[in-house]
Amino acid sequence: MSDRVLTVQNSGHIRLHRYGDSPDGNLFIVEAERQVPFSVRRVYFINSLGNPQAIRGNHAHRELWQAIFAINGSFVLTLDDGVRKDSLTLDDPGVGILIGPMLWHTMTKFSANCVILVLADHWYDEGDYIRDHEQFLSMVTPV
Ligand code: T46
Repeated sequence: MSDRVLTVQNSGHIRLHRYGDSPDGNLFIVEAERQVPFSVRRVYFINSLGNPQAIRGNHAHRELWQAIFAINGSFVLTLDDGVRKDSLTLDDPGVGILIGPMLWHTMTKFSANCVILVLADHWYDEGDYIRDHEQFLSMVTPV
């Protein structure tokens, strides 16, 4: 994954401690309020992404902070804060991306073996989602 600085607001790279125990595997460690800058209330993961046309996300959150990782395989994450956009390939289990409030995010181009892990600072709340892009734009760039 590219190390370039992200231009969108409320984002950034997260780098995990990694212990390479070759030939006995790798160990990656995430500690809340350390590598991930919030306390974790929810963990979810997404797999079975064999459909190359699959699109996930396509929404923003009003208040939620999340950290997203490709812990196996790869996918493309596109972030849009209403003014700027960034698009990057997540393909390193030791490097995740922070997705903060008011960031429209879309996940595409999943490798067949992709597994996505997400840590979130709050429980699931559908009321926190903005699923309409026009509504999102009107909220970030009010006229
Ligand atoms: C996000 C991206 C990165 C729940 O009931 N509880 C949960 O914790 C989650 C995550 C989802 N759901 C339900 C809500 C929907 O009816 O599962 C269904 C699918 O969720 P959604 O279409 O939002 O899934 P994604 O993959 O598009 O988005 C998910 C997260 O929902 C979202 O917060 O930021 O991953």
